[in-house]
Amino acid sequence: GTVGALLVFALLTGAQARTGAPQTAVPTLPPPTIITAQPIGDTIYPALGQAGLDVLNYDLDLFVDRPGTSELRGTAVLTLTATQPLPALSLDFLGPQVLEVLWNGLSVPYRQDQMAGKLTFNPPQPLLPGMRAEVTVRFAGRVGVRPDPDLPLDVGWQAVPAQGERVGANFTLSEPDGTRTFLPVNDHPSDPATFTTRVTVPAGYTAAASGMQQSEVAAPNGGRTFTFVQAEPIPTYALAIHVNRFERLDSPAIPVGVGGAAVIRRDYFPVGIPVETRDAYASTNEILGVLSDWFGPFPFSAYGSAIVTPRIPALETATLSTMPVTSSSVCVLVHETAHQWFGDRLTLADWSEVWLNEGFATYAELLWAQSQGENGDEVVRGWYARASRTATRPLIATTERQLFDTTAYIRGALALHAVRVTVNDAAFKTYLRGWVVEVADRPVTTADLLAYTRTRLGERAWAALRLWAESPALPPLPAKP
Ligand code: TYR
Repeated sequence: GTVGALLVFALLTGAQARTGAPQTAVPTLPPPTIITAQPIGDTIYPALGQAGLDVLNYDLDLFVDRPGTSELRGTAVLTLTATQPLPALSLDFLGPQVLEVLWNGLSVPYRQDQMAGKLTFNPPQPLLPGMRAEVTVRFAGRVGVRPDPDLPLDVGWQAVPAQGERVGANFTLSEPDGTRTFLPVNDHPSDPATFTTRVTVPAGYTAAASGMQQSEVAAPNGGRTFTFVQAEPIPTYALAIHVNRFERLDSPAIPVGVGGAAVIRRDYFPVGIPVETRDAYASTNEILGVLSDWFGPFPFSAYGSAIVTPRIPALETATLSTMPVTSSSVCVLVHETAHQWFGDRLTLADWSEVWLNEGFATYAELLWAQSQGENGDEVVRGWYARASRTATRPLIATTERQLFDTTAYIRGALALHAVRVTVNDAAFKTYLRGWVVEVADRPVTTADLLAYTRTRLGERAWAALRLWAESPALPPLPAKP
């Protein structure tokens, strides 16, 4: 309240020194060493991220000494800039214990607050817009656990203990905010960044990560260090890191990249999984062909999947979808591949807008079905029946539980279909391709999509999308007039 605010004001300004009390009675107060930073202000996760902070690149040097456990040590070097003056830096971090923080190579005091999930420190001078700085964080120990799980799974660094013939393994499953369980990050999709990921693993293990593999070199005791470069910015949750006994399968590159560039193709299969698991992944090139026709060039220089053994949902980790053995179907692979455009390349401005990822990725399942000669109207009727059986809501989510519900996926896809039926398919394709290009360099909102729809396709398409986005009830089944 007011009293507290006044007291803080007094402390910060040293106001007691001027109250007329005898000088000797005034305690000398140390200046506040940590000035707090403001979070980004996400509507679902108000504490995540730092407003005004722009991480350009994460350079990671990770050591997984005992795969299958939650032990992790390493160094993260963040290249930062700011969009407003920042006297304090506050990174999201629940992870291993911090050993040292360096600001442009010089050690600075820091505070690691596990409860708040923040690593906070003051640079010697405020970080100003236009300036660049390098922060080095050294850490070692056990990864953190995301508090307050309202999601059905524990997101973050996954440890899969050894079982029977299978060795212990680790991988990331971080959507929406699990990357902070093991790395100091600005953990919000509105601040995508590039990554260089070096992972050192013991003898017999392979590491895989988002981006192109740059090198594989020998490490002590028969181990190996793998280096990956993710040269295009991605949101923090989309960073894949896997450690397992893998067989890597290379396939011919496919010329669906920007300007017809070849997209490198590689998939990682854990040793010992059923051979049928591989069947779905044989369709990857065809999926890339069909989706790049609708969405435009594939946005990254490599693509494939890393297969994992736990029963978890599949996740669209950039350049390397994380695919459980139990979800190794073409339909799921189509969905995750579509997310490479919608989620990984185009990123969200706020978690409440997640239907802009899930609705587009679900819609891709229809585009794929049609490319395989299936009846698209049947797919749409099936979606509509499903949406009618479930509680509905406007597309923008208001709670964490809504993030990955039927509305985000199915009603989101139906909203795009409602747009499609107002125009012909050639116009709809130009519209989808244009959305990827036009908004590529800033995080997306429903308001952006509405404005874009109106400009590109006109009033009827805009009104249809608006109804599907905003109506409290489920609008009628979209159909060609
Ligand atoms: N985005 C995933 C999909 O629909 C679903 C998912 C969400 C997976 C959160 C994992 C997770 O942590 O493909």
